[in-house]
Amino acid sequence: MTDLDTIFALSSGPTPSGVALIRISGPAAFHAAGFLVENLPQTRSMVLRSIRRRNKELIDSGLVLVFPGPASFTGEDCVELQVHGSRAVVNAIFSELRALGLRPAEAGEFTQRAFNNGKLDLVEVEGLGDLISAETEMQRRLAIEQSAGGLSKRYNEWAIALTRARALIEAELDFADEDDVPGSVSQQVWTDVTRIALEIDRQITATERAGSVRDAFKVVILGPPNAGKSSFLNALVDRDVAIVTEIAGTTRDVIEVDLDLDGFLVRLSDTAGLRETADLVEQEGIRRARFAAENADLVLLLQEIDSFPEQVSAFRSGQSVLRIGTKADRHPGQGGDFDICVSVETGEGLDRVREAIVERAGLNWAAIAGLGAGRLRHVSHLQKASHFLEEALQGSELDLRAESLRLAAGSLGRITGRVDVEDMLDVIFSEFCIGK
Ligand SMILES: Nc1nc2c(ncn2[C@@H]2O[C@H](COP(=O)(O)OP(=O)(O)OP(=O)(O)O)[C@@H](O)[C@H]2O)c(=O)[nH]1
Ligand SMILES: [Mg+2]
Repeated sequence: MTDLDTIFALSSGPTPSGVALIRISGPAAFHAAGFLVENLPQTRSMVLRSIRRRNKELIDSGLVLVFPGPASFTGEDCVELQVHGSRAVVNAIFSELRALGLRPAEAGEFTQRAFNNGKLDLVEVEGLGDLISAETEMQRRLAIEQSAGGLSKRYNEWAIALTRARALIEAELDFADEDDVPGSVSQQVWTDVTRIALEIDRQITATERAGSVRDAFKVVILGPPNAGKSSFLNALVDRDVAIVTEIAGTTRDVIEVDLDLDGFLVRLSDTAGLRETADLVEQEGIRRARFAAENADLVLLLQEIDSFPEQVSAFRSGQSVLRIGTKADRHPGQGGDFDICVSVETGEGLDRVREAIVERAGLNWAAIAGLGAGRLRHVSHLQKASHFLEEALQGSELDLRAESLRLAAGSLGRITGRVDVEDMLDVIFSEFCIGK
């Protein structure tokens, strides 16, 4: 399997559909399409054509789009056929393409070629994957920023700035007695490095938080047995997902439901009621409830209004918690101790809970939106870069400090998989007038 193969695939959704889009990419794309379509345009244009078997039998008519490489998605010669979206039409075209020596693309192979040909870097590839799988508005916004190169640009700018700083330091070391080295560079260099280190630390925090937008904002419903947790979950999602009975200890497993609230993907978890128990199954349920709460972005702590206050210490301190008084219909005018009082009988308070969840998810979003935060994969590289910058800033030997800057820039380059620090160094040195 090599990039010399010419590949094809159905790039639109499953058939039958109104239109099917067949993508062909590779060195033989034009040659093969030329058999199916008469008068294939050789420039970037779209034409209506009959699409025929090699024996001239008509398969369908459709739009033919031609992208000569390298100005195409993959960087190779590409042809796109927009035909009627029936299985038979698509199969007939595929069998002709196979007979012409082309092969079906592997999953992700078009994007892999775009990467190999320098059309996309790794960060943009990840962004594209996220964009295609985005279900909510916020996931889309996060992904489009990343797939359009905004995030790569930030990583690359840091890597370039650090490499420039290192070049200046090395110049100072190597040519300390020459006149045309930019004079006493060190102070400016370390000011810049300090600023970049701070920016990278902010990026790490944002990236860790971004998980709650990309995956889901995790909301865990916690509280004593019979507080009305399962009834509350059912009311919020307006479906009968969890079993409700008057028996304390009904829920044993963690029950998860995904919701789109104002563009945020929210994952609600109902859990087993917390109490001391000898029942082994219930103990395991309670262990899972605590675990879920510890990993939540927001805990909704439910308790029936006017009931004996329970000590629930299941979550780490500093965790976001909303205290919710339940069964408000039974306790009119009470519930001053709670953030919000709800009743699943009357619907009271449910909208306020939804608003509060969106507000918390929005705070998270605000912290990451401007930074176009990437994936957890990026965090480990960013942390390494941050660690090397710390070493560079604390060090005393100038040559070791320069080496730490090189390692930091290398860690950043690895995120996009594109920036070769040594190549950049040549460019930067060529800007100096040393040895001219
Ligand atoms: N009047 C009234 N009853 C409620 C309300 N919410 C829940 N209940 C009742 O309270 C009882 C317990 O409800 P569940 O939702 O099963 O409580 P839970 O917290 O999930 O209980 P466990 O799963 O055992 O921990 C049921 O009989 C519900 O009908 C409410 O808002 N008003
Ligand atoms: Mg329950």
